[in-house]
Amino acid sequence: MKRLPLLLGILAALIPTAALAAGEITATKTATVISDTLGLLLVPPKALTGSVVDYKIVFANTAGTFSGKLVRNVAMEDPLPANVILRVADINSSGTTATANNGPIEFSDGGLLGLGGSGMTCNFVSWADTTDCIEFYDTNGNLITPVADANGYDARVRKIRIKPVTTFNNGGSFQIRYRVKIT
Ligand SMILES: [Ca+2]
Repeated sequence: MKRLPLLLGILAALIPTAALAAGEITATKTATVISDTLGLLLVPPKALTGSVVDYKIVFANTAGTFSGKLVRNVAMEDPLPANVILRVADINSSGTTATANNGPIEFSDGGLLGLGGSGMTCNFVSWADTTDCIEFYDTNGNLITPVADANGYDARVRKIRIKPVTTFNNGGSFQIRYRVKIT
């Protein structure tokens, strides 16, 4: 009989009855200046016009593991601030070299905020693909296919949306990272 509570917990997870409470899915965004146009060797880069900045957003599902709250088919939108433009080239995952065709958004699963993995994936197929995880929208909210300018940016992109698949583990987390330039 000692196993009964665990069995009940698993059943509850399979048959979700509870709604998510406010704040159970959290998003925490941070910005890191990668470089500026001053290029001073001994001074950390500043957020100036022309500076390159990485945004990182950690998404966490803080609902309890046995809460019975099934979170799936989520979509997250992030409007870009007016004074930044999105880098629409493969983002480098190693810090030095871009990984071919990994897309402009790095997806890292789990190990964040002391939480486990989300159990989800977020793949990038191509800039024009409409079935993959990443979507780009212009100022009118229209879905667009980004086209890189000479420096690898597209000022038309004003919002990104990601659609990781499929079930967001309770107690799990993931992070996305993408690069912008201040205009
Ligand atoms: Ca897409």
